[in-house]
Amino acid sequence: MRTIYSKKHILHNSLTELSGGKLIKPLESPDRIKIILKEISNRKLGPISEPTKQNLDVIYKVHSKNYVKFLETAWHEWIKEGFQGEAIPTVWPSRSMNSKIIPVNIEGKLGYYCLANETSISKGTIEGAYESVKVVLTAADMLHKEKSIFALCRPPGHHASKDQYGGYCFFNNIAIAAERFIERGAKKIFILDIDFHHGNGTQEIFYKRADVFFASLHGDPMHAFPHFLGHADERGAEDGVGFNLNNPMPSNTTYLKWKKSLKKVLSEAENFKPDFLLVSLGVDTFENDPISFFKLKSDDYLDVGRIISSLNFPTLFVMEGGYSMNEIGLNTV
Ligand code: 7XA
Ligand code: ZN
Repeated sequence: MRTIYSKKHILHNSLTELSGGKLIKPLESPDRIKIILKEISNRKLGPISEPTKQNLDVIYKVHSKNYVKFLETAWHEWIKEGFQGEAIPTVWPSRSMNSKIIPVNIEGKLGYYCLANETSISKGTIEGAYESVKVVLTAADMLHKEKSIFALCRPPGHHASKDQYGGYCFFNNIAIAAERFIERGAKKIFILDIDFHHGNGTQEIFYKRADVFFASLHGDPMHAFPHFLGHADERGAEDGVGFNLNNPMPSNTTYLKWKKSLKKVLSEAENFKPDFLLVSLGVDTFENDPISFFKLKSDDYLDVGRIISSLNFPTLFVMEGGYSMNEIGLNTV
């Protein structure tokens, strides 16, 4: 399997993550990708190529103009205000306030466009985020030549909604790829999200649509990030009713139980008959992942790969989360 990878992911290299009331070194680090890349070459998974030149206008099919502009200017505006640390919001348009008016001041804007503040914005964040989009678009363009392809994206994307960042995500890479396929003539896309965390952004973006089916297996949001979306009764709206499928699962879910949900979801994919299968691949379902509570083991990922591959859909794998540094390479490959 070919991998698309950009060494410029390093441009996004924040030093802080707000976690447990402390500023820690971010779990979503450049080292994750370094380790995965090393394992890909050691195990000779296939060729590794850099992204090609891409027209990025397709981003606007997923994200609002205001949001993209905000991401482009946030760091500069933050620095201009005289702040010393990385950009982290401290105030939000809460349920008791007017959530429609976008403030001019950068602290207000951060609150408006941010859904979770573990994710700091720093110098180079926007450039790194654009690079991740180039990776996924290059992979999408090359998929017709291969049965499956791996977009080694960093930063990840599935939490980014139409106009909010958080959960380490800025642009929703997989949603942008789905729009690129549709732009090029695809009629039906199936997105399978197997990251431990619910892909709230991807769900929100396609919630009212019947041409993009979103299905997710994830930690129950009553107990797991992102907490405010991902329940089983969220089945889509308007034209999209029946095209959103959530499988929240409890703490200590083992592969045996997880696999049952996977098979259920994949039978939906077979009925849907998509032109392309897009997989949000997170390996934070691993038993030793530091921020998750499922119990998958390294060998299980090989079986997951076999099951997905047996469907015979042209498949684009897009990297999302996974933070157990000792096994992230092995589990991903
Ligand atoms: O798939 N998403 C992730 O892996 C990021 C989750 C961020 C959790 C932050 C909890 N404070
Ligand atoms: Zn995750």
